[in-house]
Amino acid sequence: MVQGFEKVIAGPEPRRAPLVSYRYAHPAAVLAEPGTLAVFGFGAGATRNADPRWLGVELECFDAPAPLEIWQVQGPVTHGRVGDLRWSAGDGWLFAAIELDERHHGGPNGTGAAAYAQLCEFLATRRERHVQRIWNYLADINQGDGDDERYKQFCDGRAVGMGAFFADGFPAATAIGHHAAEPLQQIYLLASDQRGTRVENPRQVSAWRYPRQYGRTPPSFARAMALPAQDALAISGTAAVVGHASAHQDDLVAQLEETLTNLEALLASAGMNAGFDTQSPLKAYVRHPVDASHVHDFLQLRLPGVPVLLLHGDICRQELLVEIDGWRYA
Ligand code: 3EB
Repeated sequence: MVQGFEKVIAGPEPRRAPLVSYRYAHPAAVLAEPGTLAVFGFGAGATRNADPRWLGVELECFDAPAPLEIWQVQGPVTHGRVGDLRWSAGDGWLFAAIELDERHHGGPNGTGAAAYAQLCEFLATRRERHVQRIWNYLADINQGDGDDERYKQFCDGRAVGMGAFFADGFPAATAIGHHAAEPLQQIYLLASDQRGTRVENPRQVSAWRYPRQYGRTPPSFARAMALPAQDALAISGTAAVVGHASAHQDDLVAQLEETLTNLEALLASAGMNAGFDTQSPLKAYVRHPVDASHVHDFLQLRLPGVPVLLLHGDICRQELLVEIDGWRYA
């Protein structure tokens, strides 16, 4: 019992960040490796797998075949299903995912509310309830005008489903539109039994303070989250937004430059060294397939050696052509 006592008075050890990487492999082989918390495939060609840790993301990858995205932690991982969601946990980390068909849950608003309510209800039962990072993928995100735009309906529902769960502050997030045949909302998250530190971008108005013109309910996310041990920064979807306004309409390269400036501002704001490296997996969401090769070439030149997954996805403001999210390890 002495060991346990020492642990208590020493306080919790900081949780080492999960390792996120892209790799060409078979899902079953990766799922069989010790410490695998989650595995993601991309696009319609992705293999299916019944393991709760597997998620087939409904975004097509411009690289064929797409690699897998793999989250790995130290030590044993348990997993299960509760209601519509599935989860896995190990070493103080938690992965949870939910996929709901909007036709059965009241469109983007009702489905967002139902998905977040289930996620928050589940999180409340767990020690790993400190959500660091959330991804939201929904169909036809820009369909509808003004406040009826599907993304804005989703923002309304998300806030309802969250209730007071994130009263202390929102996690880092991404919200992107997919082009799958079914109106599926795919929402997944990474949580920990320890708190992370929210990071904002001094060049941008915090999203939850966006003015009314962007919708009834401002988007519920932080620009980035430093994980508990400050050994990694989870970077939210980042685009050519300056202040609260979209910059460089119809200019892909200028939007990319502005996005990189925002990414660097986030690193600085987090107190991290500048730049991305071979250990910093990023995703670039590209609205128009014709832009994909230009985005690829630009990032190859400006972020040499950085693993970037190029995905076909719609950014939640019609005028934004590209968005980047990902990880920077310290
Ligand atoms: C922006 O800067 C772009 O609704 O969860 C980025 C990241 C954006 C997350 C979200 C939205 C979200 O406002 C949009």
